[in-house]
Amino acid sequence: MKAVMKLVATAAVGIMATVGAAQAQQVTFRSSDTHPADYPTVQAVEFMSEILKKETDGRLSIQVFHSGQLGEERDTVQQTQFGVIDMLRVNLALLNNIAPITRVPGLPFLFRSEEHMYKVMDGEIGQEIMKALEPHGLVGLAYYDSGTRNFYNSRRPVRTLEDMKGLKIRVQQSDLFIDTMRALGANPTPMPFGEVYSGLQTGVIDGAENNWPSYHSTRHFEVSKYYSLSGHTMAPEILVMSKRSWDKLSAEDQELVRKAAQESVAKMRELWKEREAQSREAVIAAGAEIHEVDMDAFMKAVEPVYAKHVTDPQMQDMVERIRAVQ
Ligand code: GTR
Repeated sequence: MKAVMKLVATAAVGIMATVGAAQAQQVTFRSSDTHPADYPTVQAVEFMSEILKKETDGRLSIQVFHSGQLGEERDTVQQTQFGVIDMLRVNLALLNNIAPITRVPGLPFLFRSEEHMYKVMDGEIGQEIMKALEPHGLVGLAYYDSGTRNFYNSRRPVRTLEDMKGLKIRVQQSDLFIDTMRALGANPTPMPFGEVYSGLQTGVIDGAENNWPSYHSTRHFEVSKYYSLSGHTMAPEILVMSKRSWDKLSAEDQELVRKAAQESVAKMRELWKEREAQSREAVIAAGAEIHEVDMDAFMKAVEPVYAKHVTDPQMQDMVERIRAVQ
């Protein structure tokens, strides 16, 4: 009995010592993502965690709470600002109402191609946008792909502006997206991502807009089969860290986190390309109908969105610089 007691006592001391040492050093960042475990954004942050673990012998790592476990995106943005969540992967649209300059990459039809978007976001403009988040408690770490967003709805094929009329289309909770949708003739309905499937199913909304992987992973195609290749925005994804969590790190650790985030970008792009092709194929096989739209008319219709949202000189200048990027 005595021997057993002694063993238990020794074991307990041992564990405490390990915990004590671990607490002093080990940091596991809590990161949030609305997407499921196999989605490229989630996988990219997992990949980043592996890099961090390797570089620090397991001292720094990331635990990704995927599938919206920590809440809908707008709430998780606030929690990240407060430091309740350390890291967040979110679409730039969700930051539009916090830092207006983040609207620029989401402006309709601004980027001519994916290459154009990469060049802009990988360069100094991308950095300037990240900097603008810091006064709002967020430190930008990396941009991830989100492809191009297209409309889909459950009522009819949309090819022309006329077809858009009267459709209730769910948008992200951003004034820019609300106004873009209105300019195209639809009735915008801002709504959290997690509510869209039931909204489509019950007919509260007629449609939504998203890239191939999201249209697929959410199974929205089951209840909304007309997909139109409008490509109206390429608002990228962003990985941010709470400024509160960031400020607790040493300069060396900040550097390690930045580097690991940057290294995860190439991985994400590779995963994204594969996923886009797979999702496209899967939804078509499941019965989604793909339609081309009258691009010239769509592009013309969104001009008032620029007049309304690109108001200050910094934004105007950024739009011009983006257009000049070859
Ligand atoms: C996805 C994006 C999510 C979320 C979602 C939405 O493409 O990755 O972060 O913004 O769209 O439409 O709400």
